[in-house]
Amino acid sequence: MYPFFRVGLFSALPGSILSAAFACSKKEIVPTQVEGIKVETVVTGLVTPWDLAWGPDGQLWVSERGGRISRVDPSTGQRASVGQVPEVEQSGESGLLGIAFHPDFATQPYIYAAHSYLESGALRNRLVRLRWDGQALGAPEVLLSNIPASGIHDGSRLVIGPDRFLYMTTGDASNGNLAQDKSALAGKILRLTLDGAPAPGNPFGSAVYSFGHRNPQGLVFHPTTGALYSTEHGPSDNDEVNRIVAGGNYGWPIVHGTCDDDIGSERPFCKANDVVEPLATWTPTIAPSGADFYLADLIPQWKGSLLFTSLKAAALYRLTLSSDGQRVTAKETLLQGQYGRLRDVLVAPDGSVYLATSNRDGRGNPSADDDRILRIRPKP
Ligand SMILES: [Ca+2]
Ligand SMILES: [Ca+2]
Ligand SMILES: [Ca+2]
Repeated sequence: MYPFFRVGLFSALPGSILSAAFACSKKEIVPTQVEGIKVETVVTGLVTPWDLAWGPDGQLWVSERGGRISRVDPSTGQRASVGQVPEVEQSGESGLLGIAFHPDFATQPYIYAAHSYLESGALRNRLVRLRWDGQALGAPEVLLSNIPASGIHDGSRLVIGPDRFLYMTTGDASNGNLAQDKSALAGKILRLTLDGAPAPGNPFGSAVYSFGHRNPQGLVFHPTTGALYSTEHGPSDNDEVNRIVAGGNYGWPIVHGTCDDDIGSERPFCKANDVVEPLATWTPTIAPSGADFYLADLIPQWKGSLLFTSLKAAALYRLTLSSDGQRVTAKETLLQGQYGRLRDVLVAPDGSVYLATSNRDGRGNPSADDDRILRIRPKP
């Protein structure tokens, strides 16, 4: 979603290093036909991939919850491990979660990563960055630590904004009250400098950008308007898609979904706290996760859509937004039940769409090939 630039770093590598790095897991790419689009399996044998990120090197990078980061050659599906983030504590839904590239990767070759760890025996989350030397990732530098964590509700999606700040979602760490506590880092969307400090101009003079979130696992800027959108897991009702504004209170745990009093009295709190309502809700819940905008021409019928994956509903959702980006005007559910739980979606620069399954996360029914990275292209 950002201007795609190739750096000389990778093409300058000797061929022998590249072929050694890519010698593992040569897989045949097997297409299947569905709904006017073709879905291919690009990578198999992953264990709970969490974040797909398109690298400035033209490679597909993927984090797995156990701590491994890999590069995948999208033309062959060959995967090379480039690092294991140390001190990753994987417990329940926690572990190595979001990754993002420094916006000046050619001169500042850092990858950011959010992961769970143990501090004095207690589970916490932190943000680190690791330097890429062209072959492997170096030791992590801790940028922000001691974020409340739990076996559930750990947020941790990372994106770089058009303002060159790093945005990070955090879950409520199974303590809903933290989401309304502006002094806590849980249940928030944080806005940080590229060194992990609170971004200047933040609404409360802290790292907090918005609050009242339960477990946002998707975060994406619209590539042309610059508006920020998130997906958020509700409890047993009201999963949400939100448009994120600075200082916004998104209601959790008092308000579920819209201010419609569906779970009891919500309206007085909404009025007193200027709660920002979601653009769309899902009851029963679908467990929404990674999100991306589709602005490419390759699949014309998707142009302008907000795509996001769901775990529980095992589908890819496609939303059409109004021209002002404030409303959802159409919803489409794709690939439902065909590939199991889906954790992340990524639109590649060529307009193909990559998906990561999450069938080995303890809640799925994995096939022998799971977990997989899939690629969607138009049916020829
Ligand atoms: Ca991603
Ligand atoms: Ca909300
Ligand atoms: Ca409600």
